This record gives sequence, C-alpha cells and structure tokens, in this order.
Amino acid sequence: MRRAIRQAERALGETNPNPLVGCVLVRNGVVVGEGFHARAGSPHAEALALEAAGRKARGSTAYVTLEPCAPNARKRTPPCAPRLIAAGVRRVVFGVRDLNPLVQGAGLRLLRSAGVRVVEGPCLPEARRLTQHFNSAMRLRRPFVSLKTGMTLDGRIATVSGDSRWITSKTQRAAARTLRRLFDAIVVGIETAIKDDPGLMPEPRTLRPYTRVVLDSGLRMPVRSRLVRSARRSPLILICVRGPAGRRLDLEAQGVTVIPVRGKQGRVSIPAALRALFARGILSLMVEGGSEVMGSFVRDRLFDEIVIFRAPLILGGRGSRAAVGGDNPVRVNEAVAMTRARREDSATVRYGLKASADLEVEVYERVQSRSARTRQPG
Ligand code: AOF
Ligand code: ZN
Repeated sequence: MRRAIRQAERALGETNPNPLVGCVLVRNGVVVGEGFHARAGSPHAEALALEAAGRKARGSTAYVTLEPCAPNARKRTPPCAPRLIAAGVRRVVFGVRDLNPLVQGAGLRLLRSAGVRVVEGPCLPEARRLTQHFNSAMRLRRPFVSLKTGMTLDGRIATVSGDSRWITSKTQRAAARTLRRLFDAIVVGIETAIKDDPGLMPEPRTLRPYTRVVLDSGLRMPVRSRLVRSARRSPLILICVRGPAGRRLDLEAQGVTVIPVRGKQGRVSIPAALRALFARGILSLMVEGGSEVMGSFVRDRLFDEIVIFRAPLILGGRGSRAAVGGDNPVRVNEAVAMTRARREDSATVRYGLKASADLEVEVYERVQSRSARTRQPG
C-alpha cells in the first residue's frame, strides 16, 4: 500500500478535481504491474496497472489507495471494478472509500459479488490525505476550503500604514505558490486583486488549466490587470453581486467568466459563491486574502483548515491589522475551535515540499461538530 501511495503522489497537483490514486498489483510476492491516475479524464490507476501486468494480473492482489469505481452514467473512463474482475484479480486491498455518490460502495459490492476478496486496507491516514479534498467536497457538497495566510509571530500581516512587503521570507512565499498546485482554484478579494495586481498562478505551473477566482461584489476588476490579461490561458472567474452591464461585457470579451450571486451586506455571500463554484466542478479552494475575505469564511464557518506561514518576526504596535478580520467576538468562547492536525513535523511531507530551516508549515483543522462527523455516509 505504501508503494501504491507513492505511485499516487507522482501526480500531486495534476489530477484535480479528481483525487490522487495509485495501484500496485502483486502476485506471489512480486509486483507485476503498477500505475497512477495522472490527470482528470485520463485512465484510472487500476487500468494502467492492469495494462502493465497483462496476463500476469490473473490471481494477483490489487493494492489501491482508493476504492475502485463502478459503472455510472457520468463517467469519462471505463469503470475499474469490472476490469479488475475481468482480469482475474483475486483480492483487492483498498485505502479509503470513495464518497462520490456515484461510486460509494458500488465498486466494492460488484467485486464481492464476483467472488473477489475485498479488504479495507492499512496506512489509512496516508491514503486519506490523497483523497481528503475530494472526499470532503463529496461529503459536504461544497468545495474543501483552505485559508492561507502569512503573518508575524504576533499575528500581524502589515504595518499600521499598510506596508506588507515582505512579512514572509522568499522561501515561504515560494512554498505558498507550490501549495496552490494542490487546489482546484485560488480565491482572493477584489481589494487584494486591485492593490497587489497578482498573477495567482502555482509554481511550478500545473499542466492542467489553473483557475483563479476573485470575489468582486461590485465588478470593479480592472480590465488591464494581470489576472484579466491572462484569462485566456488560465481561467478567471469573477463572482459579483451587481455591476455595470458594459463592464461585464468588456470582461467577458477578455475571456473572463462573470457569475452574479446573492449578496450579504453589500458583499458576495460566501455560501452562494461556494455553491456556484461547486456547481462548476470546483472541489477545493485556497483562499489567500485579504483579511476581510478570510473573516467572511470564518464567520460563516465555511472553511476546513487554515495554513499559516509564520514569519520569524515580531512587528509589535497598537492596531487591529490582525490576519483574520470580520466582527470582533465579545467573548473568548465565541472563538472557532481548532486543532493542530499533526504534532510531528509532517506538513512538508504532506504537501510534497522540501524541508528547509526557515520553512515552518503548521496545519490546523477545524473541529467539526458532532453532527457533521456522524453525517458521514458509507
Ligand atoms: C478509481 N481509480 O484512479 C480514480 C478514481 O470521470 P472518470 O471516469 O475519470 O471518473 C472519475 C471518478 O472516479 C472520480 O470522481 C472518483 O470518484 C473516481 N476516481 N477511481 O477507481 C482512479 N481516479
Ligand atoms: Zn476507476
């Protein structure tokens, strides 16, 4: 299974919105075939492993990081469970269940009914990470949301005058661009888009087209910005509440997608924005600011983790330029409960980054309410 996980990780950042999947076929203690899902729409891990094994697949055990898929109407590729059966695979050991409502247990039932032994496998936490964003989106029916921020040890993202270049180090900023690869899309607010004129592309670039999203309630996005000018090469979605019709036409003429949604106190409603993105098949987001946008996601409890790059600096001084904005809670027990995801320093492994002395990546996950946890299907 560890070998299957390593296979899956070879496509890190490229399979979105599909999960990372790896498969290893073993017969008589010998690996006879292996493969990984390389990108959405391309063959599944099992199909490639079976192809590599040829006739040697007969009587083998398949180690797959994800439950093999079953036939359904919306598939782009042939289903894996019938293929494993046809190839004569005797046993399937899988890592995590597929919470895609179109799959959910159907592949396992098919395998069992054909007399294949099915075992829910080892290394579960590692395998789960490969599928975390995908399965979370399937379960909650909205994209997995990661908030990303960089701040000083005392939680500042800028000086009182608004100067923020650079709180985080060069290494940290490069790492943040690499993290973008793991998400279907990146999100910023219009203030950040205007002030920084960012490109919001992952580094290294992904082979798949990379989607950028701006929450732009009044449709103020400048037509001459870097984001708009690159919209034909890399999709740009503007989510607005209202905006001049002429401006919308100008933006659309540049290849920009404009999606009007419901507003909330003059801003884009976060639930409405997530619904619109989910409907377009976007299953994971990294939100990069600014602080008011962060505050909106936190206020609505519509996020799953926060990734904090802590700069080894203490800025100090009075003021309220804290990283997460929004309303001020009156009491401490109004705070959102968080838990450190892993005690050991495994974040670099998780995200496939090289360890470095000034690279400290800490991941805190939201403590899901009991009702959300028991809602898990399957
Ligand atoms: C597997 N093996 O390698 C992957 C699976 O559109 P399709 O045909 O590519 O199907 C996509 C769905 O298949 C995806 O949403 C997820 O449920 C599952 N992914 N399953 O057995 C794989 N990538
Ligand atoms: Zn499949």
